[in-house]
Amino acid sequence: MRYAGAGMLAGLAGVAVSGATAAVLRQRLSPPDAVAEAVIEVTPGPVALYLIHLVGRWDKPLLMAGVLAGLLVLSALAGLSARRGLWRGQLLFCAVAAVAVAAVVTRPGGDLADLAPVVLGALAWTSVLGYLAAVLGQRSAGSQTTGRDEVAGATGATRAEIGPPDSRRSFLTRVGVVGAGTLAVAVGGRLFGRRRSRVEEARARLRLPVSGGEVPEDAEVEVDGVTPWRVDNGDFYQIHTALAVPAIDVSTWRLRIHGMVRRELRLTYQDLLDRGLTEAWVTLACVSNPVGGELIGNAWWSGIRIADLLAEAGPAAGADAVLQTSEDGWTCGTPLAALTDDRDAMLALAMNGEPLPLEHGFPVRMVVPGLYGYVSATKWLVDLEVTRFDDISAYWTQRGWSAEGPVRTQSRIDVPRANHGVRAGDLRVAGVAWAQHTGIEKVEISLDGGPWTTTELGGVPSVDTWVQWSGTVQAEPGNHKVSVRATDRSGYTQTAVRRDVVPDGATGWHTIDFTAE
Ligand SMILES: Nc1nc2c(c(=O)[nH]1)N[C@H]1C(S)=C(S)[C@@H](COP(=O)(O)O)O[C@H]1N2
Ligand SMILES: [Mo]
Repeated sequence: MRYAGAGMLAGLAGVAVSGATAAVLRQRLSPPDAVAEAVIEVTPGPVALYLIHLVGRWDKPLLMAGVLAGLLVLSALAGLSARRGLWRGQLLFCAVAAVAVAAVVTRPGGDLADLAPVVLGALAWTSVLGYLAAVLGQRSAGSQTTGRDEVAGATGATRAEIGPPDSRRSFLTRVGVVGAGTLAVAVGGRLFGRRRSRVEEARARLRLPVSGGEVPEDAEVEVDGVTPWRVDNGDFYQIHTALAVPAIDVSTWRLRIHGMVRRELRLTYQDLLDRGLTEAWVTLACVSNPVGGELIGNAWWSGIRIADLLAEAGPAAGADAVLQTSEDGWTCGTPLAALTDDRDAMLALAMNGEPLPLEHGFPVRMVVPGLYGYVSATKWLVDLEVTRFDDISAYWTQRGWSAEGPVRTQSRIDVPRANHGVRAGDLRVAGVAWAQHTGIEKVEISLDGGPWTTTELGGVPSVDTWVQWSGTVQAEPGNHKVSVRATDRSGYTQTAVRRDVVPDGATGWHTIDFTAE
């Protein structure tokens, strides 16, 4: 047991040392973070997305807890191995460190300095294990059997039988020394890791020339339980592969626009502000939003028109794509045409009147009406390369998702809630529908497979936002189903055919069950 304990303490000490090193070096990820992010990456795309959507915002805490639990088990094993020779335990720690090295060097945008936390952490592992095992070694040399302490513990043998009291005392002293040291290093690392809070403070001090956005008077259908037409920043869905949200210093941030252009641009945050802001309501949607899902939100965005910036750079003939890269290395490709036509494609600096929250891409992200986020909405943007689809592959397209991702026309029932009881009689049914950059023409509902009836639509400022709708059905007492379908302004009516989110968005009608009493 003491060997296992010594191993676990050594394991914790190494994690504290590596975490503090990463924090001091201002690295985005500590080694355990890098391992967790590598786990995300080697998990097949569709499986990862299903898991993410299954556990929601708990995905990262759960994954981190899993990585740390795994490490503790391996550390205990390293401790137990050390009983039969210190080098065995140290070798096991080195093997774990090798896995961490593999995870770290495969992170995008990394350099050699990223290995420092792993190296120092591994040194802590092996030296602390040696330090603790040294005093255990004295004792087990005096024991007759190697597994003695375990057997003694299991049979309830008295303490005196375990070993000479002085060696026990020196072991406990060393445990105290290592424990205190680990705690000090962990706390120190946290203090150094205040980068994020510094960026948060700088963000709070920013005064941008933006407005808050007026929700159109008739946008809300005024039915309790319908998602608000404007989704507050704190409620807005979040999807990203980055484990640690990048904390970017506005004063050092640069955007490079290059590739097939006449003139390469390097822009600061102030350069963007100097060009003047444009503002628009745009509904952002995730391709992995299942029918009836909640990975969609509508906000007032303020930013710089991408079309104007691209015109300054001057795209070359033959270019048809813009490859974006974020600070954390994530990539996506957007049709050049969608960024140069007259839609409000922008480099957004603000969301609902305030600087972008860190989680939503601070300081600069893309927003492109009509396209799913995975092919257009790069957060923590640092690089735009004008290129050709034939020459690139981006994060999700490498994982089996379609290279182009126009948003599919969809509708969702928010009221009544699925599987809820309601009062029989006249029943209000309401929700949202969207067909970004095409516009919603009509939303219809059907009770129990009966005829489709047209609902009333809330107002919208443009074709780039979702629309609220509401209707009434006559619900006799009993179990019912209600379905919704939307028709967009191109004349397309949603198909009933249920298709999965992979590779380019789900299709099918949202249908819910409810009971009237
Ligand atoms: N850097 C980066 N940007 C990203 C992603 C990402 O994983 N990394 N995910 C994209 C996807 S799939 C979607 S749906 C939107 C979500 O934006 P939100 O989190 O602000 O709602 O961001 C996009 N931008
Ligand atoms: Mo997405």
